[in-house]
Amino acid sequence: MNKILSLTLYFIIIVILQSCNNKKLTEVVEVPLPTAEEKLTIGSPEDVEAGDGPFKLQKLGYRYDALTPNIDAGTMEIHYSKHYLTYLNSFNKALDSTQLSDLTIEEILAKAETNHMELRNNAGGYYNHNMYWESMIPKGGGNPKDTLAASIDRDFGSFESFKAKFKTSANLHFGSGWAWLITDKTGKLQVTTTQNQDNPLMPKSIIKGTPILALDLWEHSYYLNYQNKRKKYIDSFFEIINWKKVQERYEEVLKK
Ligand code: MN3
Repeated sequence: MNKILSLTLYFIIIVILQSCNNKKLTEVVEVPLPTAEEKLTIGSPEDVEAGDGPFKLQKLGYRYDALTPNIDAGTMEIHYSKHYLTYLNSFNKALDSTQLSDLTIEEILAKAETNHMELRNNAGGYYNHNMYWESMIPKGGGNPKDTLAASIDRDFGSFESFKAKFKTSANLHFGSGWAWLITDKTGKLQVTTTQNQDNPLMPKSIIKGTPILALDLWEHSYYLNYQNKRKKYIDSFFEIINWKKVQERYEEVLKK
């Protein structure tokens, strides 16, 4: 009889323990889901830190959400704090095995040969993104002014035809790469695109010249917001172009 009693007690204890356990499990599952506000929490570009090396992180100059709705905050955060940071750190690392550390980024790009792809891709990734961040500004867009406006009219016929040419060129570009407005060696403005992280400063570029406006055509620069609609992203870019900065770059090129 005692044996039956202890067995019964044993089962009762097991059942109580089990039910406590179930309750605990239930409680874990019932933790409230994060609110929409919590889900949208994004970091600050000021918190991004690069590793040691001769080339430094370029400040973004605006918050990750500053270009919405044209470019969403999530895309900007991943692009700047992950993709760009990786290009910069890998570029500095790739420089270790070269004698190029004392050169400017433009001088390094002019020497970027296809036999050192790690250096070429990451030096390009660093330079191209630096120009891309500065090619955009909150409440940008509109029309270029002064000498740049006059030269666009001279070389493309009008701002509208330049815009159409740049958009067509970007839309026709197959796969990852960049769309550019450049000044060629005769001083003429031209539109071109490059593959991967190449740019028009590199030897063997189809159209060589000094870039003054850069548009990233890699999927990571638009896919979260636009998915496969790259054309919409390209159209939208024209609403946030920092023409003042492009004009400054153009004037720098004219001085040379
Ligand atoms: Mn990119």
